[in-house]
Amino acid sequence: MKGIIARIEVQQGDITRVVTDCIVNAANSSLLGGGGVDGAIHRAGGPAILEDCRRIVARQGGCKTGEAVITTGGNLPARYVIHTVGPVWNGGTHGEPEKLANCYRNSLKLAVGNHCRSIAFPGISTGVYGYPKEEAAAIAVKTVVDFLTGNDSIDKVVFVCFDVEYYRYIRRELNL
Ligand code: AR6
Repeated sequence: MKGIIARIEVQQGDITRVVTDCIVNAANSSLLGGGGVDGAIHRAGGPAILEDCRRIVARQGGCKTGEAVITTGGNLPARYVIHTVGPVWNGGTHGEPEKLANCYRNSLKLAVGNHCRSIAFPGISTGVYGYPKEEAAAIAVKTVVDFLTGNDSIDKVVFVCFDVEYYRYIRRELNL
C-alpha cells in the first residue's frame, strides 16, 4: 500500500476541471442547486446532474447534514458527483465538527462503494455556511487521513482549494 501522504494532493483552482473518478459537491439539503461550488458544478456538468438529484429527492426527500448521495458527473471530467451537506457554522458548539467529519467520511464511503479510486473535495461549509477555514481544514485532513489509514481502495484524494487562505491551511495540516 502507498503511504497515506503519497495518496493526498492539494490543488488550487476550480473543482469542475479536476480529473478524478468523482468530485464532491458542497450541496444543501434540498439537493436542487445553489450558489458557490454547487452552482459551478451544476453549470459545468449540465442538466443530467439535476435530473439525478430530483430522482433522489423523489425517493428519499433530500439529504441530511453530514450525509451524502451520488449522481452522474454529466459533462464533467469526473464520472460521478457526490453531493454532501455540510453544517452551517453556528459557533461550533452545535455538533458542527462531527457533522463536518461525517461529510468527509460518508463521501469517501460512497466513493468506495461505487468503485472510485480517486476523489476530489472542495472546502465543505467554508463558503456561505461560514465554517472557519482553519478549523474546517483541520477536520478535513484528519478525517481523510484516518479513512485512508483503514482503506487501501482509494489511491488519490485531492483537496481542491478555491482560495489561497484555505490552500495554506490544508498544506499546513499536511505538514507540506
Ligand atoms: N471549485 C472549488 N471550490 C469552490 C468553487 C469551485 N468552482 N467555487 C467555490 N468554491 P460554498 P458551503 C469554494 O459556499 O459553505 C451553496 O449555495 C468556496 O471558496 O460553495 O458548504 C449550496 O447550495 C468555499 O471555500 O459551500 C448551499 O446552499 C467552498 O467552495 C451552500 O452554498 C464552499 O463554499 C453550502 O455552503
